[in-house]
Amino acid sequence: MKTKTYAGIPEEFAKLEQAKIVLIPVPYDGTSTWQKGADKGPKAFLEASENMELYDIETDSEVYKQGVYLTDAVTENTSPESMVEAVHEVTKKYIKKNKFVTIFGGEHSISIGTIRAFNEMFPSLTVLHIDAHADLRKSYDGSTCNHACAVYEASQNTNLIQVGIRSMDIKEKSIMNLDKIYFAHDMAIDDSWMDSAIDQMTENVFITFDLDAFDPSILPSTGTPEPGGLLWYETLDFLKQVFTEKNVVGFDIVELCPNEIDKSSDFLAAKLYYKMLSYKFQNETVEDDYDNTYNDKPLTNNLSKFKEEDDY
Ligand SMILES: [Mn+2]
Repeated sequence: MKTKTYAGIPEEFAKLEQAKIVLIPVPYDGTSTWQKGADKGPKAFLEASENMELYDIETDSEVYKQGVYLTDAVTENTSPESMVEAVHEVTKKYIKKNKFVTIFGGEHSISIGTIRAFNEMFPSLTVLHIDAHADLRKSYDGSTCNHACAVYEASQNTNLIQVGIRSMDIKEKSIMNLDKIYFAHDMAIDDSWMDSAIDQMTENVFITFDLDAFDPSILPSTGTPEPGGLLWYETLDFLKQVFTEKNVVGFDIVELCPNEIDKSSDFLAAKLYYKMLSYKFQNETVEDDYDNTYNDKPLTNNLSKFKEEDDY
């Protein structure tokens, strides 16, 4: 049973009615091919979030005061197809409630459902796909809902822009739009990719962020780490521009595969999520003038409070 709030925020900021933001955890790991463990991603992400300071220096804001509602986890896993349909349904349900909907995976196949929901709800959608892998296979291992197929559907019916790619199958070349793909080896030597990618975006942008886009030196805890990835500040620089110049309608973050020894990746994922929210809402004031000095969030490590019977 879920009893906690996102990042341990006070209940008054965690209620669905008032919250502008909805967070849907999807602890799914049904089709991954190498290291298993992305199903543990949401729990590790939420634990790390609880130990994070909630004032963002860069934007001078405390975005949690916009309200973050943490839903029950989507646990449907009888088949990849039924999982995708469940994610699609719940994502759409909260978009219809006029919330800023965010999803934390889970492996990348969950994004087939999230993208489908956003594409149905927002006209001329750009899908900004940040990933080490092209994920453009039409089907893999007998399913069109495999993690290797995460953005095939988006390549057919949205304005798909791919950033950070450095691993793919030769067959994916025939599906790929080379004008809208930013390969990591090019990005490493020329930073004009940021402006160029933003120029290609329509107004409405959904971001699907596979954490293996990051360099394994800063994010080792992912199923298929690939050398030569994005670093922290260039990623934030890019995201900040996207959030400033476009209408980001929602995002998902996937493929955190936590390990017991090193929690730094979990923490990076927690910070990335919070940064993205901070950029989204940086110009929105909090409606009630909540006392800024109030802070009952414990700053000590409270991981032990996370109960094993929780859904994540
Ligand atoms: Mn990937």
